[in-house]
Amino acid sequence: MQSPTRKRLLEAFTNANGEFLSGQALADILGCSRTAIWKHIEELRKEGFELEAVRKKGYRIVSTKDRVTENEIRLGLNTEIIGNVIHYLDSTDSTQKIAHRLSQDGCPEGTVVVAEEQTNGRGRLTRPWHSPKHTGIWMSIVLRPKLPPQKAPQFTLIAAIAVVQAMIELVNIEPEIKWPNDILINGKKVTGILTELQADADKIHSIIIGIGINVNQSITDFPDELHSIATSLAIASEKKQSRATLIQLILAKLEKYYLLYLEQGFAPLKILWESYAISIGKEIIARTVTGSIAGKAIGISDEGVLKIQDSDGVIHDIYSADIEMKDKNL
Ligand code: BT5
Repeated sequence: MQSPTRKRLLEAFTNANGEFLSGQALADILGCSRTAIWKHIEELRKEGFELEAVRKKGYRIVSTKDRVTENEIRLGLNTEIIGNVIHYLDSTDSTQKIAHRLSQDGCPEGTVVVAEEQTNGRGRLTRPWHSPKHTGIWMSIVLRPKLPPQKAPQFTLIAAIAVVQAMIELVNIEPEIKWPNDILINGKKVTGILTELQADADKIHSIIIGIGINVNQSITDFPDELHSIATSLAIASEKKQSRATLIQLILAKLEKYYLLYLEQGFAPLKILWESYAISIGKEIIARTVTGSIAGKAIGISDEGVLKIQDSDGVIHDIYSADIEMKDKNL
């Protein structure tokens, strides 16, 4: 975590939107000396920020490296809650694990943990999540809604909406959501979401939303077993993308929809989610830990539970499963 002065310096550059800020203006905003400002500017340069300094005009940030450091995420971040605290790690076993620990220690709502690499990234049922260095977004977000635990699955769906909309804004490609936690481009997985809980029987203490996004991998960066099922934004858009910008977009959209949810409940989000979902209205097979159910996916409930109607007309509620589309060409 960084000093409050550094945080406010980056906020000032964010608000300046690429315009110059004089040393004196910065000193006034931050309430410190121009020498202190100069020291912070030098620190940012060492970190890889390219800062232009022009006499009588001041400073402006020209570009940054493709890293997802706290400073890089902070520059351009327009949120009030989510990302207020950012923990950046060059390498870690799993950002989920770190976020769980921080949450237990009472970290504030909106805390974000982000890593350049995960050595033991995980999906649902402790399946491995491939998270190579400097190529993707591996992050976990801590929220503390005052809700009963059965509402938690909705947060996977809200996070999926935020990711899809951020991708549309960044690369103008519309991905699709496969219930509950996959985001696909051209039928291949570009993102997985893992929502976990710290809760009592009747009350959530925290929801930890883990988001893994393949951003700049080329196909050879994936291990053999993922070649036919995974893709990245760079593969789909034929261009490397800024991971920090994508994180900023996701955090802003997640905050917007989280606040909407707290105000109006899940109903408006359900409609939005269904507009991006591929499986609804299709014949599917849902593989759960207790067995498989085949039928037509008829929608999701207000709780975010998938409803499948089998050939006898019986409707099944599916809380967690891997979904297979019966027609693989869909
Ligand atoms: C998921 O699980 O899709 C949830 C993935 C969540 C990862 C994030 S990264 C930040 C945070 N920290 C963590 O440790 N985890 C979260 P699931 O639906 O169970 O899918 C797992 C399956 O996806 C694996 O069994 C593989 O088949 C496949 N897979 C693994 N790595 C992949 C990748 N990078 N891209 C696409 N598919 C992958």
